[in-house]
Amino acid sequence: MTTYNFKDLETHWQQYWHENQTYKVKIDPTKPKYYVLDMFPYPSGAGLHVGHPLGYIATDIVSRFKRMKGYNVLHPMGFDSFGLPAEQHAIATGEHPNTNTTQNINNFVKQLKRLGFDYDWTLEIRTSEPEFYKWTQWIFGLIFNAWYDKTLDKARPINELIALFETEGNANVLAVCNEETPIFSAMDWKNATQEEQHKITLNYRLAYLAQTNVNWCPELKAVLANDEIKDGLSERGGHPIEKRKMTQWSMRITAYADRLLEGLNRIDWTESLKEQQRNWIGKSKGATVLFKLDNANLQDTHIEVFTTRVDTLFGVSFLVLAPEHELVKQITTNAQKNEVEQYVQWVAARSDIERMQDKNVSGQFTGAYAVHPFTQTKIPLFIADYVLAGYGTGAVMAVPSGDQRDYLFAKKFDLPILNILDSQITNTQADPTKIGKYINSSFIDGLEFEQANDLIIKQLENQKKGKTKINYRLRDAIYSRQRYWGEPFPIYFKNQQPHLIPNQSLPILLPNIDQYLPTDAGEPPLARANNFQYTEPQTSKQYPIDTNTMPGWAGSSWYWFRYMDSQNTHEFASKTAMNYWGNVDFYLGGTEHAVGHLLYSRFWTKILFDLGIVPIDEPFQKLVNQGMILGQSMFVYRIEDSNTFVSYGLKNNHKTTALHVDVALVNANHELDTQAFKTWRKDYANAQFITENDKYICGMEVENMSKSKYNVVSPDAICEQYGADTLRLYEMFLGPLLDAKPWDTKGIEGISRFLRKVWRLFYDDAGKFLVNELTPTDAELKILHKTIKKIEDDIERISFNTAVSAYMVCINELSTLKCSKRSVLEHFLKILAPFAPHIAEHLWQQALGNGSSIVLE
Ligand code: ANZ
Repeated sequence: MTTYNFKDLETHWQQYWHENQTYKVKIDPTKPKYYVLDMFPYPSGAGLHVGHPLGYIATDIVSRFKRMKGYNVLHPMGFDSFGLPAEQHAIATGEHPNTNTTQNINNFVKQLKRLGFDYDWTLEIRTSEPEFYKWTQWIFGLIFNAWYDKTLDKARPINELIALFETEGNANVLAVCNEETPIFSAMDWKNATQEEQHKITLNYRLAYLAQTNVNWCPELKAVLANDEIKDGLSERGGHPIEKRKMTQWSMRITAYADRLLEGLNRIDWTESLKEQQRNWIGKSKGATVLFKLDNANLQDTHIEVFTTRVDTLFGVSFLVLAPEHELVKQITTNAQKNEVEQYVQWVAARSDIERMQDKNVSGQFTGAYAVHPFTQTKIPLFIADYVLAGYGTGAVMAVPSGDQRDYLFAKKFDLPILNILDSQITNTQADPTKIGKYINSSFIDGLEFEQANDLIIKQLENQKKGKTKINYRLRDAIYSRQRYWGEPFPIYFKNQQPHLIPNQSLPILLPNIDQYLPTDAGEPPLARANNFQYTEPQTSKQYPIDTNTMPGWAGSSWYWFRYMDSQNTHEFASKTAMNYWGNVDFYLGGTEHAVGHLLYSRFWTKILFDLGIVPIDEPFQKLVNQGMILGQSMFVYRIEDSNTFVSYGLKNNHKTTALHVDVALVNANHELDTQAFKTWRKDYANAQFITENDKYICGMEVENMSKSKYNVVSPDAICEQYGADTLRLYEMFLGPLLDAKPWDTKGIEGISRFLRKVWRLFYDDAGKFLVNELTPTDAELKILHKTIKKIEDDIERISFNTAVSAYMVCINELSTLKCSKRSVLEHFLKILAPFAPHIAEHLWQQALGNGSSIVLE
């Protein structure tokens, strides 16, 4: 081949790499390892659009670069193939979700292969395949069989907890457990039946069943996690959400809150991403304060508030409870009963977003009063929906001079606004002599707020009126879903108690069912299966298997370990493989996973680490979020009540509706192919056009790339027209990897010309071979080495767009000098190879006559 025919060339070398197993990954202790990973895709029916490969090209460049620098590289690809769209497709069509999922994966693989990535496809994983989800179930079993020891600050096997119970009961066992866990002695434990003992352990296990308030989406008939909800609506489909109480599997991620925070200091992620995780975990240091009720009949009842500003205790002028607070009924006076009940009802009907976004303060006086712990002042008790039931204690001490919401509330209900520091003096209700007894105001005056906090907390603790409290916003993660297309739980129910199905019976396969909907009784789809039972070997008795399935984040919370040894049938990955590959050195994916996937993965890794299964406790050393590639949506303007379309420049003369038009019908100058438009859709067959200079010009807007906006550009079309190398270089050239940027095909010709220019240093237009053995001049060497340095620096800095410019500058300069010297060009090919592997391989082997792949140079 002496002319640049990218189509044949690319197919040829892809075949060559495949046949020669160029990308085969093997453990090689003589080389340092480098693990490059893309967040694996959900194989959607729409296939890849040009936005997907952006990240994959970037990691491919890093991976090829590191390999050429002497590292042994692992750069795998696979599919996160359980998911809601496949389930919805199954519901709509009655077809098993695996059928559709497999088709979609095949299409993804075909599309990915065309781009010439250096994946070892023998390592491919699919989370919905039994060989894979067997291990997800196995990990669930480990978590179910683990408890958190607060003394050693790690998870331990449940057997070790049982051993403690046998010798000393639970009074001195410092463990993370359910609040209502009773205290028992070793004797009590021994006297308990097996079933009772099992029930006790359920309070401690890191995976446990609990009645939880869940986000129920009636439309999807599914419970959604907080990170599956955007602006109060389901992320997928945008349906409304309501609260419901349900028994669900949960995981005690809260046990790991501090370690999840600490670990962030040891990893190389952007500050903004770390900050998102810190906020999600939401650690607040503060105190709880007890306010006695001013009610002779409720002498021993206290309102417990959580505050991060104990120093403002003397500025408290009222207390506010969440409307759902359990004491509301008890404390409300008869006179206020009706108003309070009405308000509680009104709040219950409001969604969480309404509550959060409402700028108007609302609330209701309960008629009750509490007493200030130091001043003994009577403080009115309110309920209001700005106080959330699920945070802290569900009650706040309101300090209008310190907190904006309290201030607005005080204004609305005409409540006193006390100066925080000298409130003792300005508050006429307070008796200064009494305050002096408890706390000398001069102690607080002029103290830093931390010192004031400590001082007051000490006083509160001495008087048993409060204590230090660390509060987290993080909640235990709800782990069950009422769906079909997910991992079944390796759990069966015996006397209503969950029991683990032993490992030798795994995987528990998804049973076949006739319809993919929940049952009419509202049970999950798996309840439709016939004989979904586990036979206990000891007794040969049958018990029902859990009909829930695991959430979308189950498989993705450990999948990167599986790539290390994905064919292993007796372990989830061998110790040798895990010790060698360690953690992911470079992880790339979208920002949407900041607190979902990335937090759960860190959580599971820490459990597995504690249990001695994996050698690392932070999975992703360096993490980079690529920006989104946006689509350029094209619009035509239909004159209202007509089938006439007016060109963009003239549209303001008419009343028009803007309609999306398929970007494939519009050229780079935004001109519409009107003939194609008429055949695009039946209702446009008789379309009339009002044109400008005989042309119909479309309007353009930048939007997310999506099928519904007809702005999807498929990488296949670009490969067909320009080749994969051009697409790869072009996607990198579009702009900084981390920035969002619109797809615009205008510049792609320039990239294509650049590759032809590279070619012309090897062959002239007549196909004559130009490469010579002459010694390069200083000028030529300078150009070459300047470029080598720049490309290396740019790849290390993830600055791929500037690297592409550097190639262009280099080739322009070499072309001007008519430099076709082997000793220059062979180095240039090596630095080009990570970005444009096909042309580099071709010129390296076919033109320069090297006998082995440039990939391994
Ligand atoms: C008195 C005070 C004075 C407060 C002041 C703030 C400023 P973070 O940092 O998010 O933990 N709070 C406590 N529980 C609440 C609940 N269930 N719903 C709504 N608000 C609640 O915030 C803790 C602060 O948020 C607490 O400190 C409490 O108000 C409020 F100048 O107490 B503060």
